[in-house]
Amino acid sequence: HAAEMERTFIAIKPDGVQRGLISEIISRFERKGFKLVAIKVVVPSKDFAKKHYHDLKERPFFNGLCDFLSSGPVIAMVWEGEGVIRYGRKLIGATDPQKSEPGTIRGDLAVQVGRNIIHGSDGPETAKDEIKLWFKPEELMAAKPLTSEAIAL
Ligand code: DGT
Ligand code: DGI
Repeated sequence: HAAEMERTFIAIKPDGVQRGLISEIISRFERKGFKLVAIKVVVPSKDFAKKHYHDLKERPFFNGLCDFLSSGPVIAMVWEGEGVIRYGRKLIGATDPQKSEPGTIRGDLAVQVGRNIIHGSDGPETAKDEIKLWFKPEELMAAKPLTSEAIAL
């Protein structure tokens, strides 16, 4: 197969970690059938947070948002699977938890837009950029499943 399997960047923000929602969130992606190919705990610096949110630098809440992301441990992850970028956003729900549907992560588990517990890349370009920003290539699990030859060894 020439086409690489789709990947997205997902992060559990400091509020999600602090509230003990790591396993709940991972579980939803896992049960859907997506595959975890990288995961680590990091406390991003403010400068790093600014890089992550560079698209929002003109917004009035940018500074507070970056302070918040760098305020504690973040669970940075890469998830893989067919349609994972788009469907990952669906699992997460609308940005503002007051508008997220019940059944979504934010709809079920959050109430404030500034404390919406999770981030997910919003498209193929941002997914590529965010994976590159947060992970070194060697931190990503091998892209290819085992071949039948490898299994037979
Ligand atoms: P989505 O669909 O989850 O990508 O979010 P959008 O596109 O509905 O949200 P957008 O692009 O209007 O706003 C970008 C982010 O900025 C969004 O997560 C909420 C936040 N935001 C927007 N306007 C304000 C504001 O006036 N105050 C604060 N604190 N945050 C805002
Ligand atoms: O991709 P999303 O996280 O769903 O949304 P986004 O990329 O448009 O915004 C990034 C983050 O910015 C979002 O998860 C929470 C924060 N944010 C967005 N809108 C507001 C906001 N924070 C506050 N305090 N107020 C907002 O209106």
